[in-house]
Amino acid sequence: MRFDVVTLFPDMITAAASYGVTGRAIEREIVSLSVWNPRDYTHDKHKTVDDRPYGGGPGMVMKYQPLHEAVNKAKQSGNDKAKVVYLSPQGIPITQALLSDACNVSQLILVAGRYEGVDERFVKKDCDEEWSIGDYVISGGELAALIVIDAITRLLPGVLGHEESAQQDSHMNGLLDYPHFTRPEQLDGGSVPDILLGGNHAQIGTWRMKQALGRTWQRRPDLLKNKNLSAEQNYLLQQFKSEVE
Ligand code: 9D3
Repeated sequence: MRFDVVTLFPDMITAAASYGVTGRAIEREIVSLSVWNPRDYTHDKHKTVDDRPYGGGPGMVMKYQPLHEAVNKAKQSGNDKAKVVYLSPQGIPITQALLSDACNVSQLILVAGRYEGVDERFVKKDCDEEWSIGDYVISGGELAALIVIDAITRLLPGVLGHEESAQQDSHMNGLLDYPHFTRPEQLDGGSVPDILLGGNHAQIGTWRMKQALGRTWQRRPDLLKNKNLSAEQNYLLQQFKSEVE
């Protein structure tokens, strides 16, 4: 899969993506990452990428032409099946399901805005979709593009090891994770639950399922609404509830 990011801060993208899972996927050529700076596609001597908003008001707006040419260069560098996504607070909120779907695209061109945003004609004419990372304000689209690249890369075949891949489609999917512990056994912050020290893997599995259900119920009840729990899961959750009350 190929990622192209249109951004005024290309180093932000290449630097962050060079670490960890994404860095390894790039090294191993499971994904490729290219960056395109709209400033390189200006034609005036001041390399102007922004201008004042029609109608007045605060802030600046990214001009159409440099964005248009940068996206076209990104398109020319791939096949002709690119999907162009503009990252903005007005976009549809990304979910794991939306990102799973995006795995099947051979080239994803992500456009990161700065200032108040981009000329709306660029969104309408040059972009296929508009995505948001959630209901909070960040300063530009770069961190959003990095989140999308990271989340999609993890889903591609061969990127994660066997252990991590198995965890990804575990039976606890759609629930929050259970609590984790490692050495030492005793800390000022408390001790490790006895069940985890006993080595009975059936009991450990049941305990973890109960914790995952309980925490999801406490912290993210919205996630349980869209989930069909098994008879055993319902029993474990009732048990959890009776123990907190
Ligand atoms: C304070 C400026 N806001 C006026 C109401 C508008 C605004 C413009 C540009 C708010 C944020 C941004 C920059 N944000 C992004 O580029 C962005 C973003 C976000 O802020 N939240 C959630 N997802 C995304 S994706 C890109």
